[in-house]
Amino acid sequence: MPQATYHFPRGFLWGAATASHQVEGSNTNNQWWKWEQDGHTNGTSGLAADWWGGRWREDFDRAAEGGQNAQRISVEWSRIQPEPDKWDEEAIEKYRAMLRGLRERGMTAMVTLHHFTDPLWVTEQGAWETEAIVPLFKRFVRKVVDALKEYVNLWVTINEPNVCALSGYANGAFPPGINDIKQAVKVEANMLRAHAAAYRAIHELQPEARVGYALHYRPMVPKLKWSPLDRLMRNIRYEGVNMAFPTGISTGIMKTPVGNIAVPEAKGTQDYLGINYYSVDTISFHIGNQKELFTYSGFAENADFSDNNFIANIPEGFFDTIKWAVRTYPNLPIIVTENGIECADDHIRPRYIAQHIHQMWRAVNFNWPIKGYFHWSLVDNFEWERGWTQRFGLWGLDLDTQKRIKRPSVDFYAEICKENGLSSEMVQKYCPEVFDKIFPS
Ligand code: IFM
Repeated sequence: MPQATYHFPRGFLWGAATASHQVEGSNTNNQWWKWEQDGHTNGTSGLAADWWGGRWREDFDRAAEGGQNAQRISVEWSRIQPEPDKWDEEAIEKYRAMLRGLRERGMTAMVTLHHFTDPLWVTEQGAWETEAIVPLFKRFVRKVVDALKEYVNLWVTINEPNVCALSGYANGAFPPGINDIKQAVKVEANMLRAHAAAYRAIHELQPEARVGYALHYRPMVPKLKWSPLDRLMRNIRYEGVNMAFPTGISTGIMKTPVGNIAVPEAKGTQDYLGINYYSVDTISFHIGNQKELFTYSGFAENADFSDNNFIANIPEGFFDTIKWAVRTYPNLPIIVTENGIECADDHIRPRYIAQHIHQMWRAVNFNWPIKGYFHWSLVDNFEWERGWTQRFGLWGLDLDTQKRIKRPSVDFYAEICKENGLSSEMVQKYCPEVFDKIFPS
């Protein structure tokens, strides 16, 4: 049996990712809380993992003991600016304490400034539907960066602007639950404008900062490769889901299947590309799905599925994603800002982790500039419209007691972080079923 270790470059960031609303609990002043109370989600966020109550300390301890040298968190706009002309200095101080906590534990902080949630007052003003959001977001960003820059120089302006805009305004799963693709595109254009403004504001305040955004990138294949219709649907959906921000940042013109929008100020506004990769979609034509331009997204039959069939384990798609990123932005650093799978009993997570890290290692061996990997997620968290039905944590969470449940993946990921690599012994120990795929004889 082959024995080897696939090592990563020195200084590689190994972390986990979280977002404020998904772990803090009691975020009562944003549009998601209201959406939950109005019955649109599978359960409510409630106390979540109670980070606002102080349990971030124990989770950061776990992360540090697990060998992580980095952690991605987000800050909650509705806490920091609860009203248009009110800043909550206590909330800011809590985030400073969290970031100090990361530093004390030897972890590099990556901070996201917008991860799906808006303060209610922002929602009342139309949120991302008009360009009025740009100065509002910029003001918030300036306040946060000024207050936190002592501890952070790795910033994510906006998490998954494509998911946020399309889920809120095309398929309607996120608030405000609208089905209008043209409006979704306008919202995404305003996100791009706000990203560009934030990029410049951060650099004004902190010239050495590294600023990017996190793109949820979905590789796609036509269901029937020989079918011109499925191929067309694949191309339409691929462009609609993946390409708005990348084209906007490359050229200053955001390209979408329903028209192009000029955002010249966005050109070149990224110091790295943040990639969130989960799976590969199989696309076909669906006459009933007008709201998604008659496309239908499923998965390959007989795939290796997560608990709720929400994710198919397709590690080659991760390599293809990184390759796409390198081809699109040669020499731009890449950070994997999210990658993970929902699985309560951890039967699939170890092999998902092993196979994805193996693909990332293949990419690193082409000297592609991949600088870090953040697993989604450190601890079970509130999964938006899907609530608590999906468990993405390395650590499980018992919602009734707030007890953390140690899954086998905790030790596996810890060994990877500590070794700065993936060894044959680890794969043999945690997921022998994929040994031959990762270490062929
Ligand atoms: O939980 C989400 C996260 O908020 C954004 N990216 C995908 C994750 C898993 O669904």
